[in-house]
Amino acid sequence: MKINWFPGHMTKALGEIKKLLVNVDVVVYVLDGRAPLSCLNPSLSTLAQNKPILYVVNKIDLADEEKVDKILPKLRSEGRDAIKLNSTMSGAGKVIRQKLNTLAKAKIEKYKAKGVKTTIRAVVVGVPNCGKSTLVNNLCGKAKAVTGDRPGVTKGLQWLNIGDNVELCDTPGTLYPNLTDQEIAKKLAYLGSIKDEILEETELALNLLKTLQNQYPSLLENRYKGAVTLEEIAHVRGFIISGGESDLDRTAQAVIDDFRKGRIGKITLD
Ligand SMILES: Nc1nc2c(ncn2[C@@H]2O[C@H](COP(=O)(O)OP(=O)(O)OP(=O)(O)O)[C@@H](O)[C@H]2O)c(=O)[nH]1
Ligand SMILES: [Mg+2]
Repeated sequence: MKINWFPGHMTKALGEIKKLLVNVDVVVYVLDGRAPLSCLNPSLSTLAQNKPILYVVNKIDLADEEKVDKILPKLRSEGRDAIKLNSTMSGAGKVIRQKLNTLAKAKIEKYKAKGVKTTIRAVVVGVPNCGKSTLVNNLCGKAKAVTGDRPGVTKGLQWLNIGDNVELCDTPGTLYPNLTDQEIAKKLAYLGSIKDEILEETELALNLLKTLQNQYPSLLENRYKGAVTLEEIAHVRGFIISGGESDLDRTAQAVIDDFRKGRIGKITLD
């Protein structure tokens, strides 16, 4: 299985983000806490390279916080800050406002000197399904952007005024045209950033089990009562078809779903 998903709306979105960046003060770059470094998209990183960036390591409630705490300092540098967040928790986005003010300080001070209160404009970017629209809604205090538990929910740019002189632009999730590194591609697939229809779920689940066996063996053992192969898990879960055979397709879907919903545990993949 070669994983590569780059539909037309992503090409369009990257073009629009490029134009938008001319007049944007800060880039809010959302990463999924379960594989944050795999969510760094070279196309976006190139576009945003001259802008202040706030990395938001999201879905922290599903992630291995200890590992994330080691990643955050690596994302920080001059003009770049990084925080961890659970965007589904009401009020969690408040810290973003403070960070945006700090990252846009030069502009704020410049206008202040002229006696004018300026508007900070930020664009929210990231791979599909990492929680961009949920974060934007959190900051709005209202569900203004459509969200959903699948990739490709947001199809176009959406500017929202979140009050206190801050405007945010939600954008469609974007990947890069050539996902050559298939280790990264697989991790994005586990996270739900790649459309499931193009994935071979049994192969993906086998890879996920192998990875979890290496990185989180005890969580895997607890979840499936010691079973580690798809066949064994099918028996533990009772996914048997007539004739006593294991239903491997259903088991593969269940394993991927367990990972995505956090039922195996709090995980951050290397
Ligand atoms: N547990 C948890 N779920 C989250 C968090 N943030 C978002 N979600 C869920 O993740 C799913 C995707 O959220 P969206 O906000 O639609 O993601 P998006 O990045 O806008 O996705 P696209 O528009 O498809 O690129 C939804 O089911 C959200 O409820 C979080 O911090 N923790
Ligand atoms: Mg969205």
